[in-house]
Amino acid sequence: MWVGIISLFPEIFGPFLKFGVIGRGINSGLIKIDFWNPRDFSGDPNGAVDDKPYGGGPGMVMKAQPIFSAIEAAKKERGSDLHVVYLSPQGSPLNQNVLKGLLEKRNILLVCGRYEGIDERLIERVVDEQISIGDYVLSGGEIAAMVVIDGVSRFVPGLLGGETSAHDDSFSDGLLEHPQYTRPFSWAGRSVPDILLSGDHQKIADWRKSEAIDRTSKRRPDLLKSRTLTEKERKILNKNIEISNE
Ligand code: 4FM
Repeated sequence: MWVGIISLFPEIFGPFLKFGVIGRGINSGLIKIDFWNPRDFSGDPNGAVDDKPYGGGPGMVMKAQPIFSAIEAAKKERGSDLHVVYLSPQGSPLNQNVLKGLLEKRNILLVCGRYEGIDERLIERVVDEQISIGDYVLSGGEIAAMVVIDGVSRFVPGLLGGETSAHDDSFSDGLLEHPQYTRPFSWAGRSVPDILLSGDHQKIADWRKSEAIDRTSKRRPDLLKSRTLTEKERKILNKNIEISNE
């Protein structure tokens, strides 16, 4: 997976790219990250990358040309077949499926804005996809870009070890994950559910599924609505509802 980043503040990404899954991915060559800074393409004697908004109003708007030139430089180096993604609250909501779609593109270019926004004409001309990481406003796209890189990395084949896979996580089957426990058996006066020590793998799998359905229906009923339950899952849900009504 190759990820290019267009950012005025590439240093923000420093430690993030050094550790854990992403650090390993970069060291092993499974992930490659490159940066282009619009400041280096300003073409202005003063190095300006922003200007006042037409129509007035507070703040500054990022000029189209420096970002356009930075993207052109990226395409010159990596080929024109780059999927250009702009991180903004106006984008479509990020989820596991969107991440898998990005993985399939293999070469993505993440455009991080600052200030009040980017000149709309740049977005219309070069952006292939707009993604939002949630309904809140950040002061720049860099954190959103890190969210995308982190999430997509977990789908890169060979990056997560053997049995753990992004495909087995919460959301991969449209449900929240079941609770996890580790030693000691008793902590702060609370012990681990006995079934997890039973050694009965089928019973454990059924219990985990039941917990996953239970949590999802209580915390994220919206997820259940957009997913058809299997016969077995429907039975578990109905049983859980009966128990909670007792
Ligand atoms: C985006 C600030 C563009 C300035 C932002 C510009 C965001 C989000 C976000 C802030 N990105 N999901 N929510 N970006 O708030 O993705 Cl120019």
